Amino acid sequence: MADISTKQRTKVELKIERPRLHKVILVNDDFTTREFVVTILKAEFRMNEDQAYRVMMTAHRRGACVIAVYTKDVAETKATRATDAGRAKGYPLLFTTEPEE
Ligand code: TYC
Repeated sequence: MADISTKQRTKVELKIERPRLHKVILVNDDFTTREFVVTILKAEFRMNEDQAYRVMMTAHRRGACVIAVYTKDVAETKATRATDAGRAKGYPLLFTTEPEE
């Protein structure tokens, strides 16, 4: 007689997903000086003068500009530090974060 095994086998699949990246967004306002925005972008986001100026002008013209993507923790820390640096000088400069689609 054929020996039919009825043993149940459970297949375990390990699905490893990459952590979602988060965007840091620079928001325009009417009070922060252009020069200060450029200084912050260079200091906190390691941009050179030219990159920082272009990003600042994009936010100035369009209202906001995505400036970089990082893991959630890094994005939030950088956005908070950059926003706080503006606040310390009395500027309403704002950096926000949101998950990438
Ligand atoms: N709009 C500001 C000005 O004309 C400059 C500025 C640019 C401020 C970008 C914030 O995210 C910003 N002085």
